[in-house]
Amino acid sequence: MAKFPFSFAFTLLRLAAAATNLYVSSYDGNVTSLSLNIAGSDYNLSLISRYQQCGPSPSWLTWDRENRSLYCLDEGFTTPNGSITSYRADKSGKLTMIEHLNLTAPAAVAGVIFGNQSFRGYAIAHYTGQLSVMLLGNEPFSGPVQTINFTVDSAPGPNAARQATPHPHQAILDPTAEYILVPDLGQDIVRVFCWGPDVNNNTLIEHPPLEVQKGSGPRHAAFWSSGKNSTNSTGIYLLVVTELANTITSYEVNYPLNGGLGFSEVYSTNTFGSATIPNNTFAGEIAVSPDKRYVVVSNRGDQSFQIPAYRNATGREYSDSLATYAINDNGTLSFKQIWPAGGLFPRHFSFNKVGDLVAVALQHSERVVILERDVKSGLIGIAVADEHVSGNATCVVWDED
Ligand SMILES: *[C@@H]1O[C@H](CO)[C@@H](O)[C@H](O)[C@H]1NC(C)=O
Ligand SMILES: *[C@@H]1O[C@H](CO)[C@@H](O)[C@H](O)[C@H]1NC(C)=O
Ligand SMILES: *[C@@H]1O[C@H](CO)[C@@H](O)[C@H](O)[C@H]1NC(C)=O
Ligand SMILES: *[C@@H]1O[C@H](CO)[C@@H](O)[C@H](O)[C@H]1NC(C)=O
Ligand SMILES: *[C@@H]1O[C@H](CO)[C@@H](O)[C@H](O)[C@H]1NC(C)=O
Ligand SMILES: *[C@@H]1O[C@H](CO)[C@@H](O)[C@H](O)[C@H]1NC(C)=O
Ligand SMILES: *[C@@H]1O[C@H](CO)[C@@H](O)[C@H](O)[C@H]1NC(C)=O
Ligand SMILES: *[C@@H]1O[C@H](CO)[C@@H](O)[C@H](O)[C@H]1NC(C)=O
Ligand SMILES: *[C@@H]1O[C@H](CO)[C@@H](O)[C@H](O)[C@H]1NC(C)=O
Ligand SMILES: *[C@@H]1O[C@H](CO)[C@@H](O)[C@H](O)[C@H]1NC(C)=O
Ligand SMILES: *[C@@H]1O[C@H](CO)[C@@H](O)[C@H](O)[C@H]1NC(C)=O
Ligand SMILES: CC(=O)N[C@H]1CO[C@H](CO)[C@@H](O)[C@@H]1O
Repeated sequence: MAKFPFSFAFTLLRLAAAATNLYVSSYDGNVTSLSLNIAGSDYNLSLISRYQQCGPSPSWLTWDRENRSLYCLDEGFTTPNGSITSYRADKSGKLTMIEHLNLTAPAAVAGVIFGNQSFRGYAIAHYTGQLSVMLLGNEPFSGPVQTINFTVDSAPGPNAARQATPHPHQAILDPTAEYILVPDLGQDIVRVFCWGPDVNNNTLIEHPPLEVQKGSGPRHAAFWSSGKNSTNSTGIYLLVVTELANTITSYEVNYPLNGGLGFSEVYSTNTFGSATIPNNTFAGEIAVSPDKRYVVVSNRGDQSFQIPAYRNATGREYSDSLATYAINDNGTLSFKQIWPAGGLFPRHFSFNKVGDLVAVALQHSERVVILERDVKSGLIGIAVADEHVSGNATCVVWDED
């Protein structure tokens, strides 16, 4: 490969990154499309358009890069049901709605695409206690093709207000793409489902769950492996963030020959790097960096920082936080940094492809902030761009080439 002078390579990188869009859902009924223009060290985040088709309470977005499709889930606060909306995005970030469908179950809060070429599903976690599956790829939606109603199957957690019944909060895919895991905040378990193209006619089957600490309220989770054993199901870990106890716990995952998953806890810490957890704090999102060397969690409600007030306002404002940990080869974590999230209630955040930017959806600040991040050290830095997003921002995803 030819060697380019450093500055030329840098310019190529920046030009390649020039056409970047972000999609943001918010609880006022909008999906907002933003354009991030990068010229050298100047970042400019600007509004492309707002779209109102995703029901009254958009809660979650899944970006399907391959098909340039965006799936939006609606929690349906003011309606009897939740809903799903699909959009196609053009290169400039303009969305065209393809379909809107009412779901039979309410309170859709997160979803994940799974399957293969012949069966492509979207598994949806409903906070009210269901998992439903949509069939993708042959719109109009013919679904849900499966709905599982959870019953109280272990003693409810000690937090009466939040744990009287099951509360699935997310659905994630494991690295073998055959298991879907669903943290259940109400039952203090992470539910385990398997899927196989030739097994059980594409229907998800539930296996025994991972039981986490009582009362901790698991909200989200992320798989991690060092990548050194990518063709083997060893060296795989599950990192679970709990909303009620504000902990992050690492479990080694094993794949018994007779199916299901086994878990053994290897490490646990709180989401403040072992410092005292402030009152009224609810850990939110967890994500592993693209280079798999770090994990970041968001803290909501801690107001650990004061930052310069937004845009032209004078004075300072409170900010909640993001905590960064290095992931060691044995699945333990080493605390690296706690840093301002750029506003209040970082419900969701996501890394860009390279991992040198983090987009944060700040639910109570009605704002999306882009923070710079040093890929090597994993340290998050200053806000390089921000944009007011009407309503309570719930989720932000990147659309990059
Ligand atoms: C969407 O955003 C616009 C502009 O801020 C706002 O006027 C509107 O009320 C929001 N919600 C819906 C459903 O349009
Ligand atoms: C930001 O981008 C928008 C849309 O491309 C453009 O209209 C505006 O002038 C840019 N602002 C700055 C400060 O560069
Ligand atoms: C979808 O649900 C909304 C809110 O409950 C309702 O107004 C609408 O009529 C439903 N649409 C269909 C096609 O059933
Ligand atoms: C799930 O519960 C709803 C109402 O609570 C019911 O209508 C539906 O039939 C149930 N589905 C299954 C698969 O049990
Ligand atoms: C598998 O599912 C398809 C589509 O729902 C159905 O037509 C078929 O009868 C099912 N086959 C079995 C063996 O259950
Ligand atoms: C995976 O690891 C196990 C345990 O070390 C080993 O027995 C097996 O051969 C490995 N499989 C592959 C495909 O490398
Ligand atoms: C990779 O797999 C080998 C053999 O199964 C195991 O000894 C080693 O600890 C694994 N490495 C990691 C990083 O998990
Ligand atoms: C947290 O709440 C406890 C119990 O209400 C109270 O005693 C304590 O002072 C509070 N701590 C802070 C830092 O506000
Ligand atoms: C900030 O102030 C400048 C100059 O007065 C003005 O052009 C700009 O619109 C203001 N921006 C915001 C977000 O209010
Ligand atoms: C895991 O790795 C870290 C970093 O290398 C080390 O400090 C720690 O002692 C190890 N823990 C266990 C249980 O092996
Ligand atoms: C929306 O944000 C406001 C503060 O800006 C907050 O008081 C309110 O609780 C939030 N609502 C939801 C549903 O997040
Ligand atoms: C939802 C959707 O359009 N899915 C398609 C995405 O692209 C793959 C590969 O081209 C198709 O197989 C899917 O049907």
